[in-house]
Amino acid sequence: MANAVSRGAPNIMIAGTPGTGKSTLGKELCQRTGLNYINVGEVAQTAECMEGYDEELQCGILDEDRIIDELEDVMSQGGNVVDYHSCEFFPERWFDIVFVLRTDNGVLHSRLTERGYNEKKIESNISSEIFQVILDEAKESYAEGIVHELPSNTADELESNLDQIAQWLEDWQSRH
Ligand code: DAT
Repeated sequence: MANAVSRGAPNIMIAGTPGTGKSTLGKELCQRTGLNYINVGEVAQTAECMEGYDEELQCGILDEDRIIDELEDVMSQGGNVVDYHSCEFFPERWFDIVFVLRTDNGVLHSRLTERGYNEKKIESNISSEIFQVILDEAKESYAEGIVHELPSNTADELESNLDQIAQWLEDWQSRH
């Protein structure tokens, strides 16, 4: 089974409450580094890895076993940036580093309103962010030192996050 030692490039997880900026960061990171961007929600739609629809939250329910099977080959090759709100159900061996984006309530509220989410969905996501659900799940699921929190409120923070991850990537490449 491939692991961090045998992969030619690392796999990076970008998690966070919807609206925290995962796809903005993930796509730009891939543009700059040549890594492969994987939006798990989009893959799940096209590969039919959904197992229903949550009417209350108005979002699809992911079939976790199927999406893992779907992504296994590409993940074992390395060099991927994976964008999904949660990450606790992915195999721990897939990731060399996990970033969890964090956004202040007011900023997140505006972004989700702009996205057209209903009030219930906005409230659910804001409270998830307040209780740092995704961060705690990530910390419980991955080795200490692998999980890093990144602020994601402003354009400056986006730039700084991109620089930080690019630097980590360079260090990883020089070590392997
Ligand atoms: P996600 O993929 O986590 O749902 P997104 O990348 O679609 O989030 O971003 C949601 C919105 O916020 C989008 O309009 C872009 C904006 N945004 C993302 N990161 C930002 C940042 N660091 N500073 C300012 N705006 C940001």
